[in-house]
Amino acid sequence: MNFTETLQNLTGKPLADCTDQELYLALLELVRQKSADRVQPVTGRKLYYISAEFLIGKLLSNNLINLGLYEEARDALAAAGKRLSDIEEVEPEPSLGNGGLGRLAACFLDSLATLGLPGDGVGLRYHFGLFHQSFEDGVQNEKPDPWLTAHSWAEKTDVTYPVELAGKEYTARLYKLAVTGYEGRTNTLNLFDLDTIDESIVHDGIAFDKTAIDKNLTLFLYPDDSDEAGRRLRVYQQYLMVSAGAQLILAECAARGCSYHDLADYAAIQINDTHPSMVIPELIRLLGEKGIEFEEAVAIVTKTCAYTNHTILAEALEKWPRAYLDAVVPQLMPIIEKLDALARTRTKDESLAIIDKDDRVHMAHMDIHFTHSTNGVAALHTEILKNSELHGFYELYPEKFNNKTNGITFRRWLLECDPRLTAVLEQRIGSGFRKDATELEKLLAFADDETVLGELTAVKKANKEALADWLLRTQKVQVNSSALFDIQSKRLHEYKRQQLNLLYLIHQYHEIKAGHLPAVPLVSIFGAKAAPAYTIAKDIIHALLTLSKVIAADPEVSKWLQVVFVENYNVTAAEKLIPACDLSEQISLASKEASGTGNMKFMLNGALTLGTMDGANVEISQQVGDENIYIFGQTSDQVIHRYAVGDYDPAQWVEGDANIRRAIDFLTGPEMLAAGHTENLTRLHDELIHKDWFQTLPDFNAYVVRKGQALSDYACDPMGWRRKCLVNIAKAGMFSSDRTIAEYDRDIWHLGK
Ligand code: 7GP
Repeated sequence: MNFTETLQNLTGKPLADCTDQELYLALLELVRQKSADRVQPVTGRKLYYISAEFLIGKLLSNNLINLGLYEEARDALAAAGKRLSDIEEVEPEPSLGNGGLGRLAACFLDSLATLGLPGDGVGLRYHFGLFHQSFEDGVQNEKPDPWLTAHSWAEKTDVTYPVELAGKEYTARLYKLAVTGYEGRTNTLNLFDLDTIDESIVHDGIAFDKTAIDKNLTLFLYPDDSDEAGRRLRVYQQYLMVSAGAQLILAECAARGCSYHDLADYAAIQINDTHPSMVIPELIRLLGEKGIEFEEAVAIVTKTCAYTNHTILAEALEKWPRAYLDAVVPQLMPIIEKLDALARTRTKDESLAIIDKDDRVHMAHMDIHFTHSTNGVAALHTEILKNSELHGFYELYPEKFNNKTNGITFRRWLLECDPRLTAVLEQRIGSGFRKDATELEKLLAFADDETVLGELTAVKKANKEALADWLLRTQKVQVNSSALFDIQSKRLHEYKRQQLNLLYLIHQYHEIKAGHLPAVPLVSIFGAKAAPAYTIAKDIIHALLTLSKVIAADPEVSKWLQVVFVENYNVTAAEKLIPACDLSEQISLASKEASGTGNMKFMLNGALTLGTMDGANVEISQQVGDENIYIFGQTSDQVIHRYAVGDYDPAQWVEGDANIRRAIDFLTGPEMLAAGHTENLTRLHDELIHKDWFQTLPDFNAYVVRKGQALSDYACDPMGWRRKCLVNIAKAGMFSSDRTIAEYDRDIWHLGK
């Protein structure tokens, strides 16, 4: 049977007569059958990657590529007058993550399956995931983002586990989602849910009754935690995930002959940030029920589990008030107390305790004491953990600390999202890079080949035109595709400093008005969601949207400058933006961005980075060399020192610098106030002058100069620019998540052994 016939058997009629929806369902079923053929038996250690987020994105094309069916599907559909890209649009995106941490988990699952390693995910089946963002009157609006349909990738199973929350028993049901590897095996993403969830309780955007646990528990990823009920709900969610997950792990291992005493020979558990930390006491509790004494259970769990830290922002290192845990998981508290007591026998340092004197439970501390590995996600980040944030722990357990620089899957972030670039690469260096990313270095041989550089320019131009079409269709904005496309897309957070970019754009506005024209017209594109309760982040969005209006209404400036804020940035939008980018904005305050992974995606797709020496930018710059990246700003040492001294006063920077003052004052000047809201703009203005916690102002001038340099290189030396892009693509190999996963396996997991 050829592909068309196979597909036709599933649709029951000629492909030409099918709707896109019918074709989508048939392809989904086909993928299901083919991926089931690649399930392999597990021997030795198997990984369980527990994570509150798996930002998997749409799955159809990714699965077709990984199963080697993409070209056949595309051609069979084309022969019937259908377009695979139209069918992709039918698929709702599962937004089961917030940003980098969740997307990393998804890339890791892809690489595990591709490398043929036994490794499953464990998480929650949120009904809406992260909210859907729209802009109304220049303000972010949040709505639910449904993705579950009658036929979706996550299949319901008969497997259930009892989970006790606040003394009441609930039933967690397992859903399984097939994870296909590229020419690899099929693993599973295990997602838990309750049968009793009631989507109809959501009202007025994303509000809902936070007390009705049986109805609301898995409605949203990160329910609003600005009030206590919301924070408690997170504890409920986390325990549902780890209790059901731990029961699944023990059941699977037992089925493979594990005696529980030898759990570490059957399972490796990775705790993805602190959200799954309660798996430690939960496993100890469950092992206790199987008759294993506390001391032995602690040893088993320590040997089985490992922890990854994704941030040094203190507010993200979870510390639950003991009262929450007493209320929600009373069965764990005696165990956590014993763990606290045990930790105190190892160190007298009160700051390393699990339960502090204010009765807060430090989840990261429990992780570090009672797992065998703690890793950071980029070289600089790991050094900061060792030398400052977690220094006391590093002194206590130097052997536990290690670095695993993040990576991205090239299947989604090159093959799928940039077929034009993939085709040029294959023609020049063959297709080995699909499985061995270091082969991209072969491209360096063409660094001075004007034909190849011309091909890369043509790819970028076509991708920019495709993005322009998409922006017109979905965002109703027209952009000039011969301008330089400058993109900052990531979560909205002050440490990521979208506000620095905002101040630059205001500066450019004034410069253009004064007749100082830039080297090239600039289209500055943003994509970002702000956490619903994060006021200043929302004010930054508002300021950018307002500035966009002010510039668009100004015929003098709009010839040179345009600001576009893409609504509802998600994986699907990222796949459109990244291949079309010329300049990638990675401008976090040095020391604050643990790694970044967008920086890697942009580089791989031939954009140049404008960035600070932060996170993986440091390693990117080492790979490509100073001449192929635009670095600016304070170093992490300078920043850490400035915080330590504690004398940073933004008002002084405003006083001492006319450009900074002009840019900040514009926020509350007549043009902006006429187009935007006084409250939001004033609050942001005051925040920058009086607080500026993430030190935007000290980096302002360096940023303006460096960005000006990038614009002029782009305009004045197109071949030189393209050569830099080529070097970036060629040197991206080290940022494949296949490399990252191979390192986790070598140093921490030892899978299949
Ligand atoms: C993110 C980091 O901010 C980012 O730098 C890193 O690339 C990514 O993890 C993957 O390691 N962290 C989070 O998303 C996060 O901290 C809340 O979420 C805990």
